[in-house]
Amino acid sequence: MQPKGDHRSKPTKPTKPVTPAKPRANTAFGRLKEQLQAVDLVFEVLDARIPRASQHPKGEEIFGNKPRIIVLAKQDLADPELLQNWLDFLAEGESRDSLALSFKLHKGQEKLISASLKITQAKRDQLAKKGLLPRPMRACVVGMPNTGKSTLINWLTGKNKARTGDKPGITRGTQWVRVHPQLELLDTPGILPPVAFETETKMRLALCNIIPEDHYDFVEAAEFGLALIMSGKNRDALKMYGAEFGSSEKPTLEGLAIARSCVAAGGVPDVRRAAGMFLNDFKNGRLGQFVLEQPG
Ligand SMILES: Nc1nc2c(ncn2[C@@H]2O[C@H](COP(=O)(O)OP(=O)(O)O)[C@@H](O)[C@H]2O)c(=O)[nH]1
Ligand SMILES: [Mg+2]
Repeated sequence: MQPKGDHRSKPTKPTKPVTPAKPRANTAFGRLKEQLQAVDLVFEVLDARIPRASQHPKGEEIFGNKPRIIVLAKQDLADPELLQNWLDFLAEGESRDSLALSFKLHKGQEKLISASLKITQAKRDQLAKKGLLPRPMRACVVGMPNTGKSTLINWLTGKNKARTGDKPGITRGTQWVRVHPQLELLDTPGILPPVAFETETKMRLALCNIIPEDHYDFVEAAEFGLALIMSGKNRDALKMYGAEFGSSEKPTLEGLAIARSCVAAGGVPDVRRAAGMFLNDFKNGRLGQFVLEQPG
């Protein structure tokens, strides 16, 4: 393409560097920090089936001693007994509480609100002592992708106000939503990247849909899931694929493919398709309620 005119002979005036009205952090962690600075408490959302794998290993550093309620989301998909062990383990000290919730239910909001008021009691007393006018405490929701952050925001605000999708940080149009005279919620969640140092952690994250499907091998994840079920107390869950497969001592994906008539070209069992089916059933809770890790 021919340039219009001769730019070399007509040096343009140096333009003033444009300074934004308010400098914004441009890394995910930078934005998260901004968000945390703006709030009095945090709802840290974990997947109730994998409270360890879905907790960011740098959590302590990220949240510091900011009052925090650890929300074990998707309670309906988790084994109640094993979940209780986690709740006891996670609630620690004055500034940390834990709560298991299912956002499929249209109740429980008052539990989260009263836990929020309780955990910010010291802060509210402090403000009152300084003679400051009482103001609502401000909360934000933080967690890994797909843990249920947006669903929590919608569930708590009672409107379809929260954006779904994964736009992190304090973005234009971010709003505080009042959920109680003394509590406001930021309508945009903070997103923590999934971290999987070990294969097992990665497989757990895969089984609970925290990492995207193109980031792991279906067959490997399904085999891991089958083995987990066989080592747990809920082996009977596999009976939904037929009595014979369900009572096998060493169930394999090949066996599952045969049981469910997943056949590939040439009449061979379609192991990949069987793996995909199993993973779907697991993720959607059709295989029952699980907690895949022990606290401690
Ligand atoms: N069964 C069940 N599914 C949930 C619950 N909360 C969220 N989900 C589902 O989990 C998926 C991810 O939720 P979303 O709020 O988009 O996660 P985010 O990425 O953290 O914002 C969606 O398919 C939700 O419907 C819950 O309490 N129970
Ligand atoms: Mg979301």
